Amino acid sequence: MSQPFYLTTAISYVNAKPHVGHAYEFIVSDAICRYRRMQGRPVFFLSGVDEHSATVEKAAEEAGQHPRDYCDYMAEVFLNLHRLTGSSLSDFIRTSEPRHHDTTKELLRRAYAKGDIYKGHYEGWYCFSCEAFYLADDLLDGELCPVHKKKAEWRQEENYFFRLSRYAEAIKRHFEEHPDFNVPVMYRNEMLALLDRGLQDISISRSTTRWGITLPWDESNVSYVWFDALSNYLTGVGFLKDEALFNTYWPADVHVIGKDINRFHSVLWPAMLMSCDIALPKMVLVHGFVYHKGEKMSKTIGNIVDPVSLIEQYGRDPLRYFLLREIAFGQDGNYSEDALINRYNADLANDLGNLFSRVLAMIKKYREQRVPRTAGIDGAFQEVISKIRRAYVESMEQYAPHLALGAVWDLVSKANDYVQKQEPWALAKDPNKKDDLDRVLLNLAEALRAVAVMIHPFMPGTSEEMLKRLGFPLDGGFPLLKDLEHAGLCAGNTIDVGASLFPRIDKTK
Ligand code: ME8
Repeated sequence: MSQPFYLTTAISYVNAKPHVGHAYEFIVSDAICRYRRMQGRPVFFLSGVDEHSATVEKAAEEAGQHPRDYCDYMAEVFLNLHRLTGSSLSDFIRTSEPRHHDTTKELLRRAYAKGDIYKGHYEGWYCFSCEAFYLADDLLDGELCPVHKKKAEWRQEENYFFRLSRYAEAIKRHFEEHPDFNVPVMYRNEMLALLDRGLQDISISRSTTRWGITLPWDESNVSYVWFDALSNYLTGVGFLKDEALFNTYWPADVHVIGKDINRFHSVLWPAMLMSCDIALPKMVLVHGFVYHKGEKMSKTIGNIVDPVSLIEQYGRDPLRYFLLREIAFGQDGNYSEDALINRYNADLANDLGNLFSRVLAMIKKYREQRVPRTAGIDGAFQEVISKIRRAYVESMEQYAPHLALGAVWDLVSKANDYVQKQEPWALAKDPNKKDDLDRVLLNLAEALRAVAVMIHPFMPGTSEEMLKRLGFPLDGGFPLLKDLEHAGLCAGNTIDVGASLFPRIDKTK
């Protein structure tokens, strides 16, 4: 059997509605999972919500609701965004679920038994929005949090601590022995620098709130966010509950996260797992931030981009395409409506949409809607398709979806050139060129099949529609990459021209 693949997203805080950054993380993660399914691998794709934070408690209070009711509502809001963005989720976890309480308590119990949790007193700079302490060195001038640029507060606490400091050397060794543990490399380097400075123990409980998971040995304290959040990745694949599922998918292949929470995933999480004698995940894959016209999105500026309205206006696949193509994975990127419309019109409506309509219209007009099967394949053009497929696979293996899409659009543009050069309309006029026309049309149909399969991770709906019109109904399943190794599968298929895939957007309206 093919090797199982397990990918997680960060679990979202439910203290505010999702923004386009959340949508980006869901979409990138879904694209990777779909690609793995196209390789024939069994995939488990987990996402969920992080409900026990102090910010969530505050948001519930502001909404005049009990945290549970507030979270019920917000969990649905996030799940709905997954539906709208097209996430092919295997499960959606809420940290308030009993199955997750059991995981967190078990981890706390194990770490406590190891002597890695102790009661202590702590003072330090604390950012309320990060729910984390910072060293004075990490703060920006004026004691500002480096992420939120808000003033950090000096806090004193009496609660339980996790001996993170004990694991600094072991984690460093793990980084050295596993160069792919934390990628891209710039984020890995940040973590190595942090490890070099040494680690401080961290507070893992609160006595000031009741909204959370109580410590097994001291009911007056509840577990503090990161301990109970990170452990969701275990709960999601049946930790303590379903041994077969757990053994199939753990350790996770990839944790997809944004750059602001790398240290929790690449430093704290491995330490927790080491303390609990659980295998470490294989990779923490870090993406950059999506900005709005170069600015960080924030409630105060009022520039938060709502992904739901973008999908309603421009459609799911165009938004997926835009984010995956526009943002070089790992780097920060920008959203603007103008850039989205430009990409839509140029890449989707013009390059891909026109090619598809044109080729299908010619097959309809010249060959009674059937892809010719007689004249054989054009070796040189097939080699172009194979070469692009290899570049695509290489980019996807390196988690560079923007480059994979670049490769596919290279094929789209080569196919457009091929139409111009071969002039099928001229061949159609000459009865002696019947075989040539057959060959050209078959080749173009094959190029479109390759494009349709390769865009599946990025634009699943468009991929399915294109394949259906080319005579390969998927019926909700996944296309397989290995089918691209066989040339000529389109031959003899009845095609369906259908409506334009991407009607042009008129910017003036
Ligand atoms: O951090 N662009 O939740 P969260 C791209 N609950 N990604 C962004 C972003 C932006 N502008 N803003 C945030 C949490 N993200 C914790 C995670 S995991 C055990 C606990 C990313 O709702 C962010 O980096 O604040 C994170 O990966 C995800 O969105 C959820 O952020």
